[in-house]
Amino acid sequence: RTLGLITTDLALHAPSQIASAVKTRAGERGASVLISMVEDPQQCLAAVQELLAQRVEGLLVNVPLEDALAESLQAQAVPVPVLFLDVTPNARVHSLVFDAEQGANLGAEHLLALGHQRIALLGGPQSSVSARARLAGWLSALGQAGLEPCSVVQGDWSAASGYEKGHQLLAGAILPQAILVANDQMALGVMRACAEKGIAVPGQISVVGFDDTTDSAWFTPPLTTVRQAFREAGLRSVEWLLAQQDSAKEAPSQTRLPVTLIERHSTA
Ligand code: IPT
Repeated sequence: RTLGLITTDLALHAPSQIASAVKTRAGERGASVLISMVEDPQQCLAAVQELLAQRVEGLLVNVPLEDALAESLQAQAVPVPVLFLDVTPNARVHSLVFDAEQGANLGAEHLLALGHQRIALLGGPQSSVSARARLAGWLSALGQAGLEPCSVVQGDWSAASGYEKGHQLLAGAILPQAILVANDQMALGVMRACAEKGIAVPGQISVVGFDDTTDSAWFTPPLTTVRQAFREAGLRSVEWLLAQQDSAKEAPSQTRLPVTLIERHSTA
């Protein structure tokens, strides 16, 4: 059997780990996976057509998609089942997504419990539904504690953007006590900026990431982060696709995967 995976940039750590998990699980189940990488969500429609022409029997879509675009892709693929990995809970499609709100809460509450109040936010690209959900989650968690972030900036998920935005956050007269970062790669860049300025992490600034991609335990210092279990997500999405027969006729099946806080040494 052949499955298709439409994915965002595989040079990013999280999508590449998801693709790896999908490939591995499919291999164990005797299925092959054709991968199509898109640079822009608008290219998804062409990718669906291309994979359908190659007779895939199920499609996974790991591209941040607005509800309407996801719904129209699902309609295009009928009768082939499609499972979306980066959509909002409002999209009327089959989805398996990590709980962004829970993740944002875990990070914010961890910093609040450590006594930090001057907290800066480094969000992901606001074109991404998950980046928006994480930012909204942080703002609401801080709001519930009666706090506002001391600054809010936005990167593009890359370590380079984390480095650049990190320097921006460290340029003011008063340093933040902590920074919530929307992914581990940007947190890596932030910690590099801190090191360049001689600012101790976690002594002077605590840093929390998001993803727990496999290298994050080897950062300096090892990163405290919100773990999204990518291997598990890959496994479950392959199993779901292989189990589908008439999913096009069924109501959308929506699974929200819980996330966990991994406390390492970038927070104190
Ligand atoms: C999300 C990652 O958290 C982020 O680091 C970035 O790689 C992004 O993907 C790329 O789209 S994980 C996604 C399943 C919400």
